[in-house]
Amino acid sequence: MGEVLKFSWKPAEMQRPHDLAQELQRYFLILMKRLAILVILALRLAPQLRAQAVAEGRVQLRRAGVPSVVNQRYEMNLDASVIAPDPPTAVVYLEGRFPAQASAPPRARMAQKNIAFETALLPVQVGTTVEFPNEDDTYHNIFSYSKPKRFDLGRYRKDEKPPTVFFDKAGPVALHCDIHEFMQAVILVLDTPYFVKTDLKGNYSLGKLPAGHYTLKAWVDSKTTYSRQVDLRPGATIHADFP
Ligand SMILES: [Cu+2]
Repeated sequence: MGEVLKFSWKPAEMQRPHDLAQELQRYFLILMKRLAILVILALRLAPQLRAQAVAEGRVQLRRAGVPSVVNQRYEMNLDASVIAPDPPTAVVYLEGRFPAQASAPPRARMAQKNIAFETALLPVQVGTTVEFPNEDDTYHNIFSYSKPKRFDLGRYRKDEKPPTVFFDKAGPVALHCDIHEFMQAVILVLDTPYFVKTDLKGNYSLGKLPAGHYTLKAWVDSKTTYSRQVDLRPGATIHADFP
């Protein structure tokens, strides 16, 4: 037995240095390939990671209780009334020339639940499709007379496929319900992919911004938009309050 083993092992041992060298060479090549892929990925990601800046601060909100969107309802001259979210919140957004995006903005939704819109203010980018699901057991009839989009969704039930509206023009769109007069909301259509809604105190943090010189704006209502120039440095956070 021992003899046989000895006999069979000997050539293998002699072969080993050669195999090992080949094996090492193979591993080295695989390692180099992986390293090259990592370097390429890192180089591709680096400008994006480096370029991201953050803007944060506080927006002075509209005082609660000031007549807003609901008063627009039966007025003939729509420009005379103010479109404002209730409760007051604002939207901060970055304005400038940005490279065209490869894909359409994601769908958004404005549901009706407990005889109210699910949010008082919904910011969306131009080119966004918004769904209006009815999650109540009663009917609603959502409509808007606002310039950027006029529509009337009619009545539909909870179990029906919700109608959608495509928002292709920038501006505030006041939403009303023909059945429940107190229901109101605003869809703010913006010509930028960079926007964020403030909290109820006016605080905001807008991240993933491109580096460069831009205009940072804060929309409070249809007659109040604050604006300031900002210099966004790669990886830096700026503090900007409005006004
Ligand atoms: Cu309603």
